[in-house]
Amino acid sequence: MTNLQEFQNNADPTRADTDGDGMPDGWEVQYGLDPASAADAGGDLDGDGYTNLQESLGGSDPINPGSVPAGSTSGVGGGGGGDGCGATGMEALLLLGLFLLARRRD
Ligand SMILES: [Ca+2]
Ligand SMILES: [Ca+2]
Ligand SMILES: [Ca+2]
Repeated sequence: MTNLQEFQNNADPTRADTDGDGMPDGWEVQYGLDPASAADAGGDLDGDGYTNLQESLGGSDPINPGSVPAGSTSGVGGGGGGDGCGATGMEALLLLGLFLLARRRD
């Protein structure tokens, strides 16, 4: 955002995160938050259970309950798929190992 926009939103143009709440000024303005107050970091605009700060850090949409932070395991939709595949792969390897051990004993 430009310095003029920063000024209009009561933000400090020399800092990317004026209130130091972890959410960038431009991001806060985009979603109607206050770039000059850290009090909104713990808020939950869309009521999906993730704070605005968590959504900012996770790259999700704080005003869309269907969009939750990347890597989260709960919530609607989300990035749990990759984790699930990893766990399934480990289980398959473990089962294969047990299977081979059992055969070796025969
Ligand atoms: Ca901020
Ligand atoms: Ca803020
Ligand atoms: Ca939220």
